[in-house]
Amino acid sequence: MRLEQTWRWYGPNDYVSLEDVKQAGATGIVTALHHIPNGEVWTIDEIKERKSIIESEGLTWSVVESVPVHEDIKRQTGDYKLYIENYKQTIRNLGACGIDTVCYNFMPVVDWTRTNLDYPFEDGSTCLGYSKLDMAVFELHLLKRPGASATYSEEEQEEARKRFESMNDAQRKNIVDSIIAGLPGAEEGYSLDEFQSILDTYDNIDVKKMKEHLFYFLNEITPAAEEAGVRLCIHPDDPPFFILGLPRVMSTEQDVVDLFDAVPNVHCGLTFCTGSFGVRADNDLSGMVKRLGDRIHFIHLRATKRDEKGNFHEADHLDGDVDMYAVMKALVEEQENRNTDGRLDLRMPFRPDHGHRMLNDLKNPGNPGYTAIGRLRGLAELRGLELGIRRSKADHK
Ligand code: DNO
Repeated sequence: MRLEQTWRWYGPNDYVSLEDVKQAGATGIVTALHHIPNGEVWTIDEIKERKSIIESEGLTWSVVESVPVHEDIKRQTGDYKLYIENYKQTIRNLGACGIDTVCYNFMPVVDWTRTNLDYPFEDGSTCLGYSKLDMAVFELHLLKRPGASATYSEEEQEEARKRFESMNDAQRKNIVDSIIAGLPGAEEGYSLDEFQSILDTYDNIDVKKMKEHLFYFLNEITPAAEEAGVRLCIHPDDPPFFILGLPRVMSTEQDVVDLFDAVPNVHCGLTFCTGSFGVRADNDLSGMVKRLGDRIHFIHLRATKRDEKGNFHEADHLDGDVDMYAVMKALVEEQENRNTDGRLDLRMPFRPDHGHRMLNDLKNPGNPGYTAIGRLRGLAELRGLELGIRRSKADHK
């Protein structure tokens, strides 16, 4: 038995091709129909077309990442009931095509967020970084978000002012682009003005209300997922703390427990992302796998390195603050438990999440975080780690 090795592919326009994925040694593809606008139904024809492209290379469509959740559903405004019906239909259509795992997130306005897409790593490669100071520059001086200053100390505000004044236009634009326009997979793109007006639409939604909206949505769609044989798996907030004054509902183990209590059906599960949860020192990652493992349907493996000020960057996969050995061991044991319990969902798909821009990828624009060689290195390291754990367990039996 092995965990299923998968690879995120952005579709036919991705500069990393399906042939490349095969050479990296992954067998499962993680993808989405990014061209379909948020809220619309994914038709069986569209799903089948994408599936056959993947299968013609001898690969399988392992996980959908993501079926995006319309902002109206998160706010319970406008046409949210229609969008929920559409979401159910998409799930039924995916199930009918034999695709059984669907990832999504419930982060308001922005999907994952970084302030620097070219953070210089010590070995000459680059990675993605998040700087609290740059976020302060963005909020206080570029976006000018009302209320932002209340979230920074006097010293931080002063530091941000100095940094803003020392920056040229290109550096300022770079911060804006990194935060609101730079990352793949975030389906919406905004101008600075649009961005503030959409932030404003969350003014009256606090964490409690946002959780109610999430649970309402899941109580609606989980029965449809169960009937269709589809496992839903929410992706945590990335980063796992409050940003931009928005409510965040999936940052800690307690958030997951609240969700699992509110929607006890196993078809409503988790995407366990070590890179997202791992930014918080109070998230005990291997313990989370032990306690929540039976509802983990999809896994993102990546490490981050944080400092005490609230900054972090993406480290090598086996480095940084994540104890990847302990996490992998817990995942292997979860798979053994499923086998003992006679469960059929033994695949436990994981993907090397993000990678550094290194070697030839430094010459390639490509998708930030989704480079060919950086991820290939990550996958190779993770696969070796898994093999070592399995062999040494067998030797010590
Ligand atoms: C970042 C990703 C996120 C994630 C979505 C899930 O690399 O992990 O974009 O896919 O948040 O819906």
